[in-house]
Amino acid sequence: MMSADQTSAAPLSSRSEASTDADAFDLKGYLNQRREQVESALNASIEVIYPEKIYEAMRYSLMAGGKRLRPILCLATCELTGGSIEMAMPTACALEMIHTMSLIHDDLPAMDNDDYRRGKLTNHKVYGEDIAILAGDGLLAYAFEYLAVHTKGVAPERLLKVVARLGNAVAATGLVGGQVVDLDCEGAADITVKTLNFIHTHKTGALLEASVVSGAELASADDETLAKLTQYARNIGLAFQIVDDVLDITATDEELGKTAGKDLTAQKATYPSLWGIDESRRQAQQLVEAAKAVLEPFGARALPLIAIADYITNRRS
Ligand code: GRG
Repeated sequence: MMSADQTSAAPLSSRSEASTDADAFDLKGYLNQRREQVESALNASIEVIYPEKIYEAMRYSLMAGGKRLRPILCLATCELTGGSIEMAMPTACALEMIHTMSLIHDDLPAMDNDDYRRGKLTNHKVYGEDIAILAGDGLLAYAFEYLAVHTKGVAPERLLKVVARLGNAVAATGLVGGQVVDLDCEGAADITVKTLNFIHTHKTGALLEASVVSGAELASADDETLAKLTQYARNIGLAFQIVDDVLDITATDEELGKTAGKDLTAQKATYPSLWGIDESRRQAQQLVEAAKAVLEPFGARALPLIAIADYITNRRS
């Protein structure tokens, strides 16, 4: 395998300059600051009113932590392309609402049947299956309302494109389609890399791509820039999932905030089951290198995205 879209190699000199800058970039500080901004915006986004139970259930999963990678990617690409944090924050929150609702539904007994998520009991374990389904539905619908009502300073036609992009990432063309094939493949012995790639480019990749590209879309980036960021996103999206599969085997319950080793128990085809752990890590690293190479024309402005790409392969949760 290699790369959603390969890019030409950069000259060695500019590569080493970029990697020196990337080494000096304070990713931890950057992520902490962005996470705090996202947490605060998410906290303010949902008020508990009557009927309290549903708002509490929505807030329970939305405020349960998590890396906040999707909103941070959206904010980063908006800034990279000349926009501001403020104009992207409502879309960033909407992305996290959509991601959270997909986790709530994914954890249901009819799907992956998980008891823990983000280090806490899953939504249905606390509120029951009926409310968990509705909390997911509530978050999904509210995500679109939220970005439509709260986005300021963005050209309306750009905002409409973002709405369409997010809808496409969630629908049968994205998360839903990926989840259907994933469910179909459970227990099957003969899954190919092509099928596995289909599952993950849809289940995981589609929303990560929407997160990356929507930030730039809000800032009215040109088509060439959007195309470059799409390539970056496709490469990190696949790398993210390969690393996720590896972590399911190598990380602990505490590190993951959920039950480790579930893929093996559920007899799921994963990248390590097809390639082994070492080759999976190598493939993920290759994808991350390809993602970083796409960003070279952006110079130092792309340091946050370069550092996030590296974080994807180095993370433990
Ligand atoms: C979207 C309408 C609709 C229905 C949902 C259940 C489902 C259809 C799709 C499953 C999507 C899913 C759960 C994909 C897995 C994506 C993934 C790798 C999740 C883990 O993401 P992290 O590591 O988690 O970013 P945190 O907790 O850090 O946010």
